[in-house]
Amino acid sequence: MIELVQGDITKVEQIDAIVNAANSSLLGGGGVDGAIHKAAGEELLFECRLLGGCKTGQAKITKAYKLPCKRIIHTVGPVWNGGSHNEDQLLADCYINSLKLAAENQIRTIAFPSISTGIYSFPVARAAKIAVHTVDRFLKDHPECFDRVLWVLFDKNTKEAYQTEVDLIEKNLDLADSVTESRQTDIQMCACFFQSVIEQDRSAVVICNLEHEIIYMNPSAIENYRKWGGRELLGQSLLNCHNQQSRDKIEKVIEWFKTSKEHNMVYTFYNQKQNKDVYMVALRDQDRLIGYYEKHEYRNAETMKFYDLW
Ligand code: AR6
Repeated sequence: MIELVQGDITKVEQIDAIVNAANSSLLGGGGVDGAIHKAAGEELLFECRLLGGCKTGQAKITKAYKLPCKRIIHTVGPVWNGGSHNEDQLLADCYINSLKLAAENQIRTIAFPSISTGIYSFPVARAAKIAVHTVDRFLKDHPECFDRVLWVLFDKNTKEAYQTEVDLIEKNLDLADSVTESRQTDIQMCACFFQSVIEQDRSAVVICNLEHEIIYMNPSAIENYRKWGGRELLGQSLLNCHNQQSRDKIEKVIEWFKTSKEHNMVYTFYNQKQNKDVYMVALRDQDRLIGYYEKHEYRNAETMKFYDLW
């Protein structure tokens, strides 16, 4: 959505608004400000006189008169004063406040000059970094607001500085996409292995999220929980299948899982009648606890045939 072009901002067509790098009087000056006032005509100055000036980092809006766009947003960039006088933040504020004002006025396409890098002497590479990353952040935070953001840069050097920053953003995006894609493939692969492992397990395995909602039961668990509804339990609370004492235990275990990523498995119960152990195991996405599974494991000796496949 961010585009760069070398040229004169007063000549851009098919854009709702252009931004002016003005001074705090808003009464015109040199550079891009002078060019905009000249091209818009003297009516612009009449309107600007009514605005009562504008503070550094802030923005005000006017009509565009003889310019091809509909509106002009006037913002006042910081004068470069060595870099330790809040210049970076004030420059970022110019972009943020211009975009906010534009969005409030239903402007969907907007063109910026390189604010502060002319008469106000802000170093171009530093200004380009702040400008592009601030606007990119704003667009990501407000994806519905704009259709096009254009920088109209007067000279080749300035355009190259902005291009470097735009390229950086695009590279990071590509990287993020490919990481997400390969991670998803890994997860799908793991999921199908894990599913086959868990489904053949003759121990009952029940997976719950942190609200205790049952999100998976293997075939043994469906059998095991038949008297409580079997498969019907999916989507319901595991706590409904337990008495108050075990409910308290389950809650306690979850609290213990939460206190450390090393806390991952607890032996909770031995059922003498059925000769089985019950465990709770933490489920984590990286380190973040996302749920748990409850496993009932019989102590009975294997009943399968022993190595009878050949
Ligand atoms: N189109 C696009 N960019 C332009 C144009 C144009 N027609 N003309 C100049 N530029 P500057 P500032 C570029 O000095 O540093 C005024 O007097 C220019 O090459 O216009 O924020 C105001 O009244 C540079 O890359 O703005 C303030 O007093 C960029 O626009 C003061 O200058 C900004 O240069 C503001 O200084």
